[in-house]
Amino acid sequence: MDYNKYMAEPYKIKMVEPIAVTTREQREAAIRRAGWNTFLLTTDDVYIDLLTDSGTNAMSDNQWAGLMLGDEAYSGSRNFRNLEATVRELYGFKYVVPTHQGRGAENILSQIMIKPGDYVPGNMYFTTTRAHQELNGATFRDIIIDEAHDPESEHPFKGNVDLDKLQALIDEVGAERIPYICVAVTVNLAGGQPVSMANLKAVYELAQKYNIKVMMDATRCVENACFIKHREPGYENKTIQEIIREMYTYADGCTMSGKKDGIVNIGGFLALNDEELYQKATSLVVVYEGMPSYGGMTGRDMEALARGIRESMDYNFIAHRLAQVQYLGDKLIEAGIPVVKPIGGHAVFLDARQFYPHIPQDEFPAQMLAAQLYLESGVRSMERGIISAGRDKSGNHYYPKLELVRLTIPRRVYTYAHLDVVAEAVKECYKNRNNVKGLRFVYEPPVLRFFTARFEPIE
Ligand code: PLI
Repeated sequence: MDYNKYMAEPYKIKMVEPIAVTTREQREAAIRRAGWNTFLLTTDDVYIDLLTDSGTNAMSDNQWAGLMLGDEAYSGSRNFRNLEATVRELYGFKYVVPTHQGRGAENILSQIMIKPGDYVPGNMYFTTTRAHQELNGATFRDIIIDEAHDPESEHPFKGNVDLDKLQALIDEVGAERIPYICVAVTVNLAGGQPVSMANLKAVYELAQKYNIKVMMDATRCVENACFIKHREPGYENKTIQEIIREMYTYADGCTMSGKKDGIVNIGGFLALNDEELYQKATSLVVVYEGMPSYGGMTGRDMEALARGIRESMDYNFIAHRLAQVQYLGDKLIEAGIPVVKPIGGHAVFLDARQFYPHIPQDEFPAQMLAAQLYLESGVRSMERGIISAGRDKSGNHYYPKLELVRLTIPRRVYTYAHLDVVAEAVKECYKNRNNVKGLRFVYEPPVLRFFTARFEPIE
């Protein structure tokens, strides 16, 4: 059945949703209304929406059927029991605390584990994850390998933790000030890059030596498992489920945004092995999310998530997803467009520094590139650079090495033909790159500024 270089869709289309086809004039008005921030565009302005793969997935008929079995009891919903049993069986953790989405789990984990003055090492930051760590008084330390900060490096596991950096932090601040190590699988802001099984094992062994817990960010764990199957010797004949189970033997718990590899539109959870931590988490979930048997989700949401997690273990599902992302990446590489290499799991990342070398980082080249791509084609993407990185405690911008625009592919939503349009639009922007100038803030919110900031072009 393997006729194509890029695997064809392992599903057929049963329902369609029309999308907006706009003129350049309409898009010019729309981007001005949105303050040059693609987050502030509305669906009616957007043709192909590659803002995010979060909550934008197409559910299967089996998941939609599950919605009809929603048990909306305030307590003790049978859909929660199904979700809990599914996570126990497929991920292998003992306890499951449902939350409305990933950051709900991050909030609870950060509150139960962090004391002011602590350090939380992680393989590159993620916006909401670090925000919760800092709100609870911790300092984040990046312990990812150096290759992750180099868009040209072809390292097959660019998400790996640098064990020397981890050891150096332990030596510097002491293990008692490190409540846990946060290991993301895959690493979103590095370009959707995976962590190898050997590295996960080594991190866990080092952590255990010092009695430090390892908490994984499981958000895109199925992509990570598929990369391990494709790239790590010894795993080529293992199933995705076997790989996932082994990955989680190297963790004490995880936070999960079901909106990504759970293939749903809303939902998440915190999973733990330690009973005492679980008790603490349940006492907080009732404050922030809801009863420990729904945590901000409806019964039907939990049913869809349980079914989505099971579907995500299907090799055809995940292999096709990675093939779609690779297809778009290969088209851009062939055209000489600067992108992060190797192509990651959920998105193709344009390197805005190389795209617009004449725009300084504090005039927001990636933010401008996302706006230009929208103006060109109606394709919506997302800045993942200096705006996403925010400011440090003294109010200075963080200056991340990576200044990127993310073309994020939702699961089971677009076809290869849509991706052809995206590739052509990026090529057109590249042709016109020399005429483009930067942006400045007209409104900057204090936390997670990228979501709602507004800009104007520098003339
Ligand atoms: O959006 P949430 O609250 O369900 O999940 C937060 C979150 C945690 N970890 C990682 C690696 C994420 O990518 C993530 C959310 N990501 C979004 C919204 C994205 O567009 O990438």
